Amino acid sequence: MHLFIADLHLSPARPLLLDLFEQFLAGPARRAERLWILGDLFEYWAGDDDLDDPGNARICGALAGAARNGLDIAFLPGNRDFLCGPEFARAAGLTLLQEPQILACGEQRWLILHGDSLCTDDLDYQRFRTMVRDSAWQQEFLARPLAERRAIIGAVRNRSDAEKKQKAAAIMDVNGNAVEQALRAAGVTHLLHGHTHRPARHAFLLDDHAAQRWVLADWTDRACWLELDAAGPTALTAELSAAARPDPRYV
Ligand SMILES: [Mn+2]
Repeated sequence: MHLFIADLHLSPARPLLLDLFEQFLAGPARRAERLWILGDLFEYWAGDDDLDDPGNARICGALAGAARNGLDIAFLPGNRDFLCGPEFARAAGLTLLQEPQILACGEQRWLILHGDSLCTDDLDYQRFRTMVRDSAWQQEFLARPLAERRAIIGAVRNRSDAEKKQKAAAIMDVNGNAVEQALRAAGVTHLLHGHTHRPARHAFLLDDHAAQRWVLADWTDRACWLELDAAGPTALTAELSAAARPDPRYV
């Protein structure tokens, strides 16, 4: 069984979610032949020199612990953690992949993406994506001091949050033609992705063949994942018991 998660948006600002992720790794994930993390595991990743940040260290430590216990983990970066590099992969004990990936499972071959590449109606975002996925741009950005990178990322996120409130909801979803093109280019009929935070199973026809698109759920206060075996995907969710911790409002 292959297990897929995406869009956890882990950050020190959401400590309960970190607890949930650790419990997920120690629980449901252990049965997987491979755990696939399809991007936006982190709220943001400023560069592999940010591994010492306590939140990042905790997340990477949890992943590395699961890997040491025999879990095979693959990480496909999203639009918030595309700067995750080889040092992150080593610290977390996982394999860094680039999209698109194709996974054969039973009779079916699946196209695996983060999902942002399919949101082609959002022209501003696609321009931004082309820029930041360029290796020369990344080299230049990573050459800046860590504090400056964090500040830039914070400013970009604030602007993007403000813009999202203005954009029509449809613009931020996947484009149907982009989905079909991606499937045809990969020579498959089945697609699995995250990013849009619109968990669903879509069944449709692609060139007269039955096609499916499964969208992973983001994590808010619960763990959400897909288990894929020869029979197809199963979507599961769990509110795992979180350890009690001091309430920060009573400082
Ligand atoms: Mn995303």
